[in-house]
Amino acid sequence: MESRVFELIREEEQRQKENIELIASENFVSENVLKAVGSCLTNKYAEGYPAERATGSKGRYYGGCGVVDKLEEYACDKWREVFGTDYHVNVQPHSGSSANLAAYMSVLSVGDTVLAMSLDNGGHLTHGSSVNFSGKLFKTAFYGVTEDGYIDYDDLKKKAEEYRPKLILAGASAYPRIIDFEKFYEVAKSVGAYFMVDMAHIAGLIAAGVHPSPFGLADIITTTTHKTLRGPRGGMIFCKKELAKKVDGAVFPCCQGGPLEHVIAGKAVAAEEACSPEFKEYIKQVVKNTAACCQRFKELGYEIVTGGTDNHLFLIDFTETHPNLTGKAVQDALDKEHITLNKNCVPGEKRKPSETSGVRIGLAAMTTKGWTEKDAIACADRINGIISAIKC
Ligand code: DSN
Repeated sequence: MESRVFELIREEEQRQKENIELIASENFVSENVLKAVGSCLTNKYAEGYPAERATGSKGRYYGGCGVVDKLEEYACDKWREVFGTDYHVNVQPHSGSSANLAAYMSVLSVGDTVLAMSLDNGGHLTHGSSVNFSGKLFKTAFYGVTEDGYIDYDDLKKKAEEYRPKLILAGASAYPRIIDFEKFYEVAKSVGAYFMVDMAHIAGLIAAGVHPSPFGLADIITTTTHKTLRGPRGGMIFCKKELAKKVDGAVFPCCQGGPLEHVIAGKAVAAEEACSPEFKEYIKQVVKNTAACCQRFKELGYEIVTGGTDNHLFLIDFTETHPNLTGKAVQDALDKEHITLNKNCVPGEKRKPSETSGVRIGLAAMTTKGWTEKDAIACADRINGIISAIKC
């Protein structure tokens, strides 16, 4: 008898094939990434680091790690190549949240202050939310966005001077515009704070050179590997070389046990792919498709946060144009039509996070499936038809 699990995997495979996937943090990995993640490397325990690591690593805590040592070093080298950097890199974090936890633990003590973007303005749970470890372990202060939805750099400076944080964090999970890392760097240095960037959403754009890079400015950079980088689910931390030992120690033994070598293999495959000219073309197409879809919604009369997008996502705000419509109602109606996106808070949000007044739309996944601008425009028209039929 076949395992129930494989029936369900086939069911999910079908869903992914048939649905239009607009969740800005999702993507479709290559067959080679899938093969690496489903490989025999899952059988290997490898707590520790390859012995030659420049950070004084004492090696692994288990025997038989010769192959995974080579694999992990290779993954690190390839990711440095992707971003054209000589930063130290740790490819062991199991997720973006684990990467952020380890990044904080590397340079902060419990009770230190972090200044980050608030969740309802586009930040992330792990950037200091009171319901997350980040808000429970650290004091947090938040900067926001201006009325037009752009990061409020004056507010950032004011809050930095008021709270004197030990770490200032740039990065977001729902921000459609270029982030000015130079401005963040200047503010962080002016108050003697560490400068950290969580580039999870825009890492693919940075790799392809279509978003300014934080390398050379930030002390620590975290990312996931599964969004615009199109790798397996997981995280990574880059840091200036002088912080390498602290970051490695914060990942293991402080925050994690054995690394997932099969996922590290998938990350290495994704790095090989991200080094290719095809990946750069892919990311350029993501940005074009997102702009085309966003523009069509504007033409159809929708209000777009900041009036547009520079990256792989945009936010529709229903507050003024459709006051009775919630993000949840739109998400549910689209789900029934096999279009997947997520409800999202908008700046100045009045509704609960479980309802919201907006939705977030991302084009990275459908661009992997081969979409061009005309598909993105047709999709906006189809969504508009579905929204128009919602009774509220
Ligand atoms: N859940 C991710 C997102 O959708 O942006 C962030 O962790």
